[in-house]
Amino acid sequence: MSITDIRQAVLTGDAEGAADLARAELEAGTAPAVIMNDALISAMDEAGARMATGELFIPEVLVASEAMRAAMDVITPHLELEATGGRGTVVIGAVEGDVHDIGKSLVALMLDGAGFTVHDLGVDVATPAFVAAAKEHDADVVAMSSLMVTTMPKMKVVIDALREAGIEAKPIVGGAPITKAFADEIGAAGYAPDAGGAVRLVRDLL
Ligand code: B1M
Repeated sequence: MSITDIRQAVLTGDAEGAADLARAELEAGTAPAVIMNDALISAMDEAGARMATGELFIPEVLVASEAMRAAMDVITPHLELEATGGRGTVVIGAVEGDVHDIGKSLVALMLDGAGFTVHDLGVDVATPAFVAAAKEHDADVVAMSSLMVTTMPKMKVVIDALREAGIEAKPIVGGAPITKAFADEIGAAGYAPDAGGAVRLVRDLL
């Protein structure tokens, strides 16, 4: 039993094995953040690299994602969430055209754990849905996730639509291809590279 075994179980799409191994690793005293970063996120990075070279195909990456989810479900209750005593409402979703769910869900979960009220709109969220949810929930922050260079331009579309609708919620952005420079360029109120950073960002903005 080791981090390497969990990583391998995720990569091969063995959901039950990944969850069992993650549970055993936790019981052995390994910090949940170490399992998350060194086994789960590292496995998805490897899956992405193999996907790019054509060594893994979409169905295989999909089952790997499901195995990651299964292990994540075991780990997340044990993650030491930053108790920021956060107050405020966050609407979050992956922008239109983007179905990558795992990172966005992790951000939502950490924000929730930090005390914010979180409305997770899911993936492939159309711009009007962000606007409607921000209005309905009187959101303080609208957090957008994009994992692809083809969907990241949608973030600016959402920011413009929020402004046009007179919504004052602060738009923030994140996801693998997003940079601080891009966030500044599109007029976002902030950028976070990871879930912990998103919690700190929201806390600082409110
Ligand atoms: Co996709 N995919 N995928 N994929 N996929 C990537 C993103 C890619 C980099 C793989 C590659 O080619 N190397 C590539 C994008 C290239 C690019 O544009 N840069 C890619 C592609 C091309 C595609 C398809 C087009 C493939 C195809 O069909 N030919 C297709 C598109 C689907 C679509 O969205 N329309 C596709 C499909 C899929 C699957 C469905 C098979 C599956 C998703 C399953 C699911 O989510 N339920 C999938 C996966 C799993 C990946 C990789 C392998 C892993 C993503 C992941 O879950 N990472 C990914 C390669 C990679 O990222 N290394 C890849 C783990 C997760 C914890 O990290 O999501 O980065 P991440 O989230 C982090 C931070 O980014 C940040 O915090 C999170 C936690 O630390 N963060 C935020 C994220 N959102 C935030 C929001 C914030 C703040 C921080 O708000 C403020």
